[in-house]
Amino acid sequence: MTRPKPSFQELYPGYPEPVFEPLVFHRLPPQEMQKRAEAFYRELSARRTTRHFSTESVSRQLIELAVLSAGTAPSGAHRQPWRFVAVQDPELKRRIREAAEEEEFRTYTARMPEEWRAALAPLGTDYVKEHLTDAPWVVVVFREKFGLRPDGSTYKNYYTTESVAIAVGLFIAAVHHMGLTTLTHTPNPMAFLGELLGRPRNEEAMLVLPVGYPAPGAQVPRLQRKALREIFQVDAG
Ligand code: IYR
Repeated sequence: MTRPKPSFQELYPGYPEPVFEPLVFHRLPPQEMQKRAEAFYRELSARRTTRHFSTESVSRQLIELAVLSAGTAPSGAHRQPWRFVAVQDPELKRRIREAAEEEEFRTYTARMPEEWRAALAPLGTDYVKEHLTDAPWVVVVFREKFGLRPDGSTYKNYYTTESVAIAVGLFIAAVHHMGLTTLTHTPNPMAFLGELLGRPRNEEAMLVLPVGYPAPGAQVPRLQRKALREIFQVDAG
């Protein structure tokens, strides 16, 4: 059964009417749509995750543009529950690397179950994290688990993990599009990042994204992406 649409006041009694404005949308000719869809896919399919970064510098302006692109993501109740902390200070990067490697050493040598080790073997990752000091920028993404008002009171946020993950996807695409590379690094556990970077108690680090140029001779594992038929179904199959 489909129900009749309720009036705003019926569903939100006492709340102010939301303000709407016309959607700005540029319709494209079908040929142009096909061309752009193919070009975008071609560009994204050329993206690879490398762990080998050049120390060559990258302007702050480019990092800011990647963060602005990430910040266009949709989010639960439009709370925009993401914070991007971009670290370029070599001493701070060194401290992050040291703490990450300390945790990662224990993860790789003691905490990791055999099944996890088996899953990582084809990637050959280990607990030495050169990218954290080689890359000119290390962007740490925080998730605002809940909101915090200046008076210390809190409010709920919604779908924060999904929202931040979508923003990070856009960040990765933006970095690739501007001709740089990034890596999704997940030091485990990563509570040390909030402490090192002075973040408030309502934020939790979710991901570390070194950004820069690939090192000369950078390598990537030989991987295959799933075919369309493996990731796509139309209707009930
Ligand atoms: N957090 C570790 C281990 C690691 C886990 C997965 I799942 C990866 O795809 C890659 C690495 C690290 O960042 O090295």
